[in-house]
Amino acid sequence: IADFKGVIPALVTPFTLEGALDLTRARAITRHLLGQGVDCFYLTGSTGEGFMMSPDERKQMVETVLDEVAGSVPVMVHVGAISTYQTVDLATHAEGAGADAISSVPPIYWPFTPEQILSYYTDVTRSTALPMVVYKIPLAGALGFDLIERLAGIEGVSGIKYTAPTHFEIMQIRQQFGTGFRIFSGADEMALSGLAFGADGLIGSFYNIVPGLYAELVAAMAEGRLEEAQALQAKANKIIFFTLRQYPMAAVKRIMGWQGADAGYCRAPFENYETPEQEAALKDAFRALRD
Ligand code: NAY
Repeated sequence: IADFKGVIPALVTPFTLEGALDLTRARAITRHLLGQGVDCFYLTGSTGEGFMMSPDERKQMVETVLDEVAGSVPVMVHVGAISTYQTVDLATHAEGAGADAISSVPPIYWPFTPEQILSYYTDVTRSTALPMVVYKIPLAGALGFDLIERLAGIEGVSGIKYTAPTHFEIMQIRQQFGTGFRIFSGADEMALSGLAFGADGLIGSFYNIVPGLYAELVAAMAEGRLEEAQALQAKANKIIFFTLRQYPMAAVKRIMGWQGADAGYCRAPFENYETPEQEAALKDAFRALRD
């Protein structure tokens, strides 16, 4: 798990405008980001629209990216699904396909008890030899500190992807579980804060479009250049908050297209940038980022 560090794009999954999985574009965006020097990849999570896809499509996306990466950087696969059975199937597939780590949100939709969540992570983690990164995100329900502590005690659970605004917990996790337990900050608009509280790396949507800016931010934080880091975070936040008022994943895909790696469209009911007016407004906001 120690190989996972730095700036890790939660890779978008390209679909055609009609909604079909587009593996040709998936290969192209993977090559593009490798060319940008990203440190690792995170697949089929929230940004990767994992819950929009069938298990078979998720497997195809994972196989395609792993084939394109060909061992050059570590790859973590989000395998979360609603039942232990389905998640174990995705986890064992990820291991067989050559992934380096797995990650999962807790089971969603029903209000599962802490014991059920614990048994989910125990069974999924035991099903492979890969390190498991627990994923805390309010979208998938509450995951309190007590439960995180119990999950961290499962053999093979090696870290947490922390995508909630309560960053004081990052420090608590670091203090309580030591440096061997990896922490990935998942809110791109608070990357600086995540790192300041002790995160080892960043996983998120916007590292698909500005990985270089965030690599500078990581370096500035590591070297104690706080003002520089603040300026970089403020710059990134302009485009993040502009897109959050609209369709963030679709915006990331459009912008990647302008950068030379057409990432296609999002699956409905997510919207896409389809009119020239919408696209022009996004272009203006993105241009402002370079000023
Ligand atoms: C993933 O794909 O699983 C993630 O990386 C999640 C992190 C993203 N959060 C959500 C809710 O999708 O990158 C963030 C997020 O898009 C960004 O911080 C803007 O809010």
